[in-house]
Amino acid sequence: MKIGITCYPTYGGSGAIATELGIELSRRGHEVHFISYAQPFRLPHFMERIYFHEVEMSRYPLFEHNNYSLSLAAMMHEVTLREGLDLLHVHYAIPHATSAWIAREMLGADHPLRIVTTLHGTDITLVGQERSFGEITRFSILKSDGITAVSDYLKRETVDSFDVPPERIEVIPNFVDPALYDRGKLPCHKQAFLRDGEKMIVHVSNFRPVKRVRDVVRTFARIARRVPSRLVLIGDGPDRPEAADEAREQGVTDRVLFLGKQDSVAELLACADLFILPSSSESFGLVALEAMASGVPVIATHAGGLPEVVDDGVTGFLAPIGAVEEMADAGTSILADGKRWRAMSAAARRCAVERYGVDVIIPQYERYYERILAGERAGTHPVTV
Ligand code: GMT
Repeated sequence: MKIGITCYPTYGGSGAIATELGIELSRRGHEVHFISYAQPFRLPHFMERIYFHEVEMSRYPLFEHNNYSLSLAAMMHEVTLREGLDLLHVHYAIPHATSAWIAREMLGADHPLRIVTTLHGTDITLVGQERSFGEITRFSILKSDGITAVSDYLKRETVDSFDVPPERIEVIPNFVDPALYDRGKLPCHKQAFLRDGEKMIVHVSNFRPVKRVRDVVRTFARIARRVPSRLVLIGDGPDRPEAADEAREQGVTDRVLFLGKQDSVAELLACADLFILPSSSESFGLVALEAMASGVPVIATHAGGLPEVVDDGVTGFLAPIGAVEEMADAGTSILADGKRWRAMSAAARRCAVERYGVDVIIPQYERYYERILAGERAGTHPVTV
C-alpha cells in the first residue's frame, strides 16, 4: 500500500504513535509518505520506503493568519496525485481530517483515495468540544472513510459527544515496540541522578493542567519520606512552575530533577523504578505503556482510558483523581517490597508485549486499511448539520 500519514510532528503521543506506525508499516513493505510542517520528531534520518513532504506556508502579506489547513490540503492533494497514494491516515481530527476531506474533494468523486482518521484524545475531549470547533470536528470525522479511536473510552466519548454511530468507530489501541523499550538491553543512567540505594521515580508529560503535576510532586514527597528516592520529571509545558512551587512547598526541591523535553525516553525509563501519571483526563496514556514495556510499574488514576492500559494491582495501581495519599501508599508498598516490585515489573512488560506490542497492533491497522480500501466507506454516511 502507499500510505500518506499526517500528524502533529513535534512532541506528543499522537505524533509519536503516527511516526512509529509509519516506521512499522515501512518495515512491512508499505510505502509511507509523511505530510506535515516539520519532520516528525521520532523519525530517524533515513529509512527505506519512508518519505517526508514538508507543507509550505504561503508568505503572502494578506494572509496575516496562516492558512496551514489549506496548505496541508493542497500538499495532500499534490502528493496523492504524484505518488499515487491509496490512503491518507490522519492523526488528531482537527485540522487534519478536514484538510484530508478537502484534498479528497479536490480529487473528485471517481478518485479511489480513502481517508482514515485516528482520534487521539484532546481532539475529542477538549478542542472538538470548543463551541466554534464542534460542528467542523463532527463533520470531518464523519466524512472520513474509516475512523479509529485509541481506546474504548475514547470511542464512547466520541459517540456520546459527537453523535457518531458506534459501528463507525474501530478501536485500535496504541502500541509499543518492545525492542525499543527493553531495560535488559539499554544503558542505565541511574548514577547520573541517584545516590546508592535510592529509587528513581519518573513522570513524563507536556505539563498541562490535565496532567496534575502538583499531584505528581505531592505523591512523590509522601513516598520519599518512607523510601529514599528521587523524582525525575521529563517534558515541559505551562505547569512546570507549578511543579517547582509544589516541590518547594513539600520541601523536596533537592530531590526533584527537571530534565525538560527529551526526544526519546527509552533510556530513562530503562532504569526507572516507578512511573506516576495522575491525570484528570487521558484517552490512553502512551507514556504509561512505554513505562510498562520498560518493566516499570505505573501509579495512575481511574481517568479515561488509563484503566484499559494499567491492570490495577497487577501492572501498577489505580486511584481516584487527586488521591495522593492512596497513590503514595501504593507506590511505597511496591518500592519497599522487592519481590512484589519484580512481579509487577515482569507483569507490566508482559502485558505491554502481549497486548500492545507492534506485532499485535500493526496487523490490526493493516487489516483495517484493507477493509477500507475494499470499499467499506464510512464517509458516505449522511452528515446532518
Ligand atoms: O492531549 C495530549 O495530551 C496530547 C495528545 C497527543 O496528541 O499526543 O495525547 C493524546 O493522545 C495520546 C496518543 O494517543 C494518548 O496517549 C494521550 O492519552 C492523549 N492525551 C489525552 O487524552 C489528554
